[in-house]
Amino acid sequence: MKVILSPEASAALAANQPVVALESTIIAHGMAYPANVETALAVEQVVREHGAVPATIAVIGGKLKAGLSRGEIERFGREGPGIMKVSVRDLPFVAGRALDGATTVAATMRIAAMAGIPIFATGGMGGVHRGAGETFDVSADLTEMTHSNVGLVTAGAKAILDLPLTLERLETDGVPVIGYRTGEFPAFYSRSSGLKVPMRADSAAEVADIMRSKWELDLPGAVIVANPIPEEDEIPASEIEPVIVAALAEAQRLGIFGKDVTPFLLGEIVKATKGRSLRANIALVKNNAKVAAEIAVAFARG
Ligand code: PSU
Ligand code: MN
Repeated sequence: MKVILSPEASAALAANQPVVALESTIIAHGMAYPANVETALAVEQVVREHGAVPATIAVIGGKLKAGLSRGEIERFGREGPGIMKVSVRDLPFVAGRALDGATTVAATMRIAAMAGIPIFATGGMGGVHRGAGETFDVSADLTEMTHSNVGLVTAGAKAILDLPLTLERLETDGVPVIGYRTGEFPAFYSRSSGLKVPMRADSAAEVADIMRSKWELDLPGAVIVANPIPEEDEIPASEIEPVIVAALAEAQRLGIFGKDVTPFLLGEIVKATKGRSLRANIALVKNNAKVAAEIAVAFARG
């Protein structure tokens, strides 16, 4: 199946100009309307300001699309959870039934790779959930990291997860995790997790070189660029941790499971912090878009 590119993304790729892929689950399930639409459009603007073409990815009427129109982004934001959250396992369903789907990191990576877009910015990737030993809840984002050749810029992994186990799993799977101007694995809302990253890069050009080398070595899969939230926007771990613990308890009490867990937890945390976590989330996505555009520019330069 072919990916339908926007004319702008298609022209850029044909001319070896930088393009940055963006996901759509964060629009439909990660934030509420209208902050979701405002953020999605602002993130596209950040990509442009840093010299790359944005391509927000989703499934529309069963077609894989890279480069949504303003109208499509607006509709995904308005319909929100009414649009199906689509990971890789759900792609055959929405494609086969000609439905719309908001793509997760996993599904977006797959479609970006199919379209030949090597850089992708998200907020925070999925990972191994706390209590995964009991629930087996491990995001399909991790499985996809062994398959799709994409550089993923992420603010570490979401603090609702088990970060040490997430790093263990990535080590097992052979996925490079590069600290971007940091020696620590960032914890989404906070810059610091106390966990070391296995490698570090201090410029976009260094990251681009590592990505190129990985694929020249015939090592398929993603390169993770762990980019901490800007200092002025972070919520210290000591402040956010009790909020996360309360949200996890509430999820358990209500019997939330499967793909509903992550959107539920993010929503609970926004309520409990009276919007502070939403502001942090918006700031870190924009910061990731900026770094992704810089990497895309360096990567296209060759
Ligand atoms: N980053 C954000 N907000 C989000 C997500 C990422 O700042 O909502 C989404 C991504 O689409 C990611 C998904 O793939 O959360 C993880 O869901 P799960 O844990 O069900 O795999
Ligand atoms: Mn899950």
